[in-house]
Amino acid sequence: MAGTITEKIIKEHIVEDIAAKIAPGDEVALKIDQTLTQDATGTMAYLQFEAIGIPRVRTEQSVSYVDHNTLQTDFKNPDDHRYLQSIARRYGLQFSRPGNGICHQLHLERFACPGKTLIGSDSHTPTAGGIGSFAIGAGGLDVAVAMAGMPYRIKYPKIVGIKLTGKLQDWVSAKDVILEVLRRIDVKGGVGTVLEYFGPGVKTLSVPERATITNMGTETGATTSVFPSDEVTKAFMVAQERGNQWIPLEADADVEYDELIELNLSEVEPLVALPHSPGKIKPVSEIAGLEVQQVAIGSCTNSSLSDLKIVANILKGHTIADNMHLTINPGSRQVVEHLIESDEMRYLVAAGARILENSCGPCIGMGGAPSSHAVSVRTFNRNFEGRSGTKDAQMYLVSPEVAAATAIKGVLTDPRDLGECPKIEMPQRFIINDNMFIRPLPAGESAKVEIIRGPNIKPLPDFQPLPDTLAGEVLIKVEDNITTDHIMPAGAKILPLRSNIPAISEYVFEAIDPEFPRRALEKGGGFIIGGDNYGQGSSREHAALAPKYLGVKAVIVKSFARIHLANLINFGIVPLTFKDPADYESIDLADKLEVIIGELQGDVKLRNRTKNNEIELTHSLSQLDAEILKTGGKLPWVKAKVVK
Ligand code: MIC
Ligand code: SF4
Repeated sequence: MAGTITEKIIKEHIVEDIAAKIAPGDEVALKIDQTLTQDATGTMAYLQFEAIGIPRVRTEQSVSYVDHNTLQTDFKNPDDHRYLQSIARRYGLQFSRPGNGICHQLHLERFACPGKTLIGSDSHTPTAGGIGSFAIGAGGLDVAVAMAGMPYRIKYPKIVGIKLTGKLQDWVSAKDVILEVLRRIDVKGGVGTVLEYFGPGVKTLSVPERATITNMGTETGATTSVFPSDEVTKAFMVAQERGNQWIPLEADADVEYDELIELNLSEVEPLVALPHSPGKIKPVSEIAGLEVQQVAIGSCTNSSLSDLKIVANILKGHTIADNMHLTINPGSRQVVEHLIESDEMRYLVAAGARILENSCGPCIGMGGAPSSHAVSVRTFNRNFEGRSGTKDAQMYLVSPEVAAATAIKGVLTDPRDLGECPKIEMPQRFIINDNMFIRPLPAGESAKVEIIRGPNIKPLPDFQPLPDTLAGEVLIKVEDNITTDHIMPAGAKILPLRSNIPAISEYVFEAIDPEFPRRALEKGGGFIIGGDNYGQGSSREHAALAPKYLGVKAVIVKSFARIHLANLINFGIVPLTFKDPADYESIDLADKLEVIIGELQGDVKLRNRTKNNEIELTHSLSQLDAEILKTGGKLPWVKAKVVK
């Protein structure tokens, strides 16, 4: 039978015996070849891996990156990095030292392979889909479990074929392609799907360009996005001295997709995502002239060598506008070494760019916050309110071309107004320097390594089995599209608390309702009520773990985002949805509720003691999910399995 790329990879990785036990049709368990973590989710993932009690990772390749928490304003972040390094030595992982680069850029350069499965404790793990890897973002605990050699379960996705024809025009780039996809399907149009690219336009895009597209496919809610592995992929891998890892991979010619999107690259124009959603898209030309105070270039979406080369050549010979702050975070040391070698780094510096670390930086509010009320134009993938570190800043997401043009002009600029587009030259061979990766130790030696734990690394909370009835008050009621940045904010102040759940839980819902943590603890826990697409955005499991610590028992919403839903299950918070979305209106803050979950088979009754009524709730939990929840979460469940 003809197959899509997704079908082919799933077929190769499906774990039959587990697949046979699960609810028919909707869930598959996949063997995971590779894992990645980053430092902000990694500490928790490895604490969990330690708790599972396996002596060494059981994957083909597991890499621990440090790229998020790189500002060192006190001991917390560097202590975490020491912990991660010792864990990597102890358990057989590759360790990427701070300063080496952004996890997704590095993984694409050095490790990702076509046809392999990868899960990463970061929602932009699908970046590796640009090379033909089946790469999925997950919570840290799911990554820990995969490192222990257990399969990863996904809902069998709907496969959306995106047929690319034509060729991008000058000044238009891969970022505009994914913004065009977002313009069409918005921030939840991809939920439950894999976005699979095909068609004659594919070969006109380089691997890093494809990776920009698959990276930001995350913002559609898709499980992942994937490109074929073709001659372009081969050339990229050969240039990275990994030609021996290349395999060809494409969908069969007569395959039928569940849905089809046709996209003519020749018709794409420079686009921008307006505040505060990556799905609020307009042509740049429509709002050009908007005064801009900051341009920030980088992030796992747009920090590759070709991205920064084009920026350098646009800035060459110019000085940024007087009102402008320009920051640049290159994606990796390989990118920087090339920019130095080609002299293009000089163009950036001479134009007035502030060259920051090879890290996430301003994308996650780790420095580089804009000034009050500023308009900040960024090549990043998320512009949620407050994410930059400045609550009243307005963030716009654009391509590197638009960003560079804007930095020069001081107002949002359609780069086509600059005249001729500079041509960039890519090297035939990349500079390979893996000296900031620390290789895994052989098993005999690694067993002796001592784990280094700083005082900010606190043990995991305890997880207890769930009772049949959950009772408590409504602790907060929120709207549609609540992001994990709302639930558990990031930024330079809060991120260093990622390995300290009691401390980080004081910031849950900080921007929406700073009283939430105190109220939740005082009331002995309770319920969260929300709208559609609750928990969109990151993979951070702290958005489930910290509410769990505060006593949240169930989250009742119109619909969930994929990774957050999995994280709630993993930490024993029951994710429920309204059977009739209109019932959302019938519940208010402080209502006293009783939710009879029983064994979580089928629908669930909610008694509202305050309003004296009853409504029906439902869920998408498999039998296994229900079992995990009733045990109190995935950690006690996995531990019990390992003991057996
Ligand atoms: C993000 O872009 O929001 C992050 C920070 O990379 C998160 C992970 C985290 O919160 O640590 C993500 O995308 O998963
Ligand atoms: Fe880092 Fe930003 Fe990418 Fe998240 S989206 S991994 S914070 S660069």
